[in-house]
Amino acid sequence: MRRRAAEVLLGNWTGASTVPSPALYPHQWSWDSAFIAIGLRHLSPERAQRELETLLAAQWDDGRVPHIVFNPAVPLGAYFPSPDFWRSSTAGRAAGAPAATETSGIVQPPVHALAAWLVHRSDPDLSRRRGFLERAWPALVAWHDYLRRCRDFGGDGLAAVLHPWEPGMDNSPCWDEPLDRVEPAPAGSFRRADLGHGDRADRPTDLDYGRYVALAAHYRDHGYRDAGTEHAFVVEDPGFNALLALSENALAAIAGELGRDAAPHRSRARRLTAALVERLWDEEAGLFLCRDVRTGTLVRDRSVTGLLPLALPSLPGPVAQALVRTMTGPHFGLGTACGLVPSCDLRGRAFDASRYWRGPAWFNVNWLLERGLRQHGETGLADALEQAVLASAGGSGFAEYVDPHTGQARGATGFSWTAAVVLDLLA
Ligand code: 2M8
Repeated sequence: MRRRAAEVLLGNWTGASTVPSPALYPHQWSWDSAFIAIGLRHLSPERAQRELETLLAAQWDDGRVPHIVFNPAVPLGAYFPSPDFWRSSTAGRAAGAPAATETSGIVQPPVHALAAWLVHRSDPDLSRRRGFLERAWPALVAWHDYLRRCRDFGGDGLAAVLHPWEPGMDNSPCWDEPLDRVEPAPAGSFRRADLGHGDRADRPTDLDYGRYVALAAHYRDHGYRDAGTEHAFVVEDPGFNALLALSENALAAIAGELGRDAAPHRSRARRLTAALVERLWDEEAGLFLCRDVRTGTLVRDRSVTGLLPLALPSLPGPVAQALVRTMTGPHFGLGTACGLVPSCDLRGRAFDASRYWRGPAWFNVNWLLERGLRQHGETGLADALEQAVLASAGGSGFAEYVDPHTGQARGATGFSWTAAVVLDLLA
């Protein structure tokens, strides 16, 4: 299993970073690279450092880490939206987009400080010799500062996302309501490249894509400015914010290693955790919900994003216990209906066992939940989830995602973060 996972991950390496999947996603993706580095550190700590360094080298002057760093050697038609859609080096100039590297203009969940800390720990001598953390530090701090400074649209200390691609769970049912007010781009105005590599039934719909395109084009046409322009989609996502809190804790650990002040980062992690509980916890649903900032209301759909705060060590005990009950109860079925936690409510109005983030189980989120379970003393459940992740990843050819009932592969196979989390669990 280790050998097969290593083959996948090393096969997807392009010389300076790793593609999520050579055909479907032939560039570098932000949160993929963080999970990839966490796995790659067990094969080559130096490559794992370079994976993160390549991503951070494309950071914008305003601190944002773009969700895609484009490989100029890949033909434009291989992935949509391509660099000629995002036009970062021109449209993003005011926000400080790099001049020589093309990127997207939106972001993804901030898992990078956590990844940097774990990569460091896999070979501290090498890391110190290469000055890895010392060099990554300003970029990681600026990244978190960007989210705090520019994305607190709700004014409550949580970072908001401006596009369904930003939380990484593209077509989650939680976005249906806030997306309703977005006028989709006309069907003929763009050409999807994903359908050439994936089954239509496993992917978002054309209507979803029309809205993704309209939102991204609006952001681009306003210079990727956060303030001073109207955003149709503004959502506080619990998973995104839990990962930010987790990464603030990692920054505190990195500060300790570098002889810097860890206290501000610890207190930010505490404040984020408190804001999550205060603003997004829903006692009745038994998990965290997303908030539509434009209307101020909580979105009632249950998604795995609402379980991710379990990864936070300082989550209040009763909240952690309720999350475990929800995860193992009828809505997510862990250990009964499902071996892995599905991406959304098995009983929800929108559940679809095949369609992307509307039901299938994903390996990166299950890796986070396994850590969360272990952290909160649920060793038996964590062990079982770990075994299920390994069996399902191996049995599906390291699939991008799987049917949560049958474990059947969906989306691409030979998927990088699936191989990466396997390597980490086997270590
Ligand atoms: C998926 O998203 C991209 C857009 O960013 C796409 O569908 O084209 C998501 O699963 C996202 O979470 C992931 O980072 C990306 C690459 O694996 O693919």
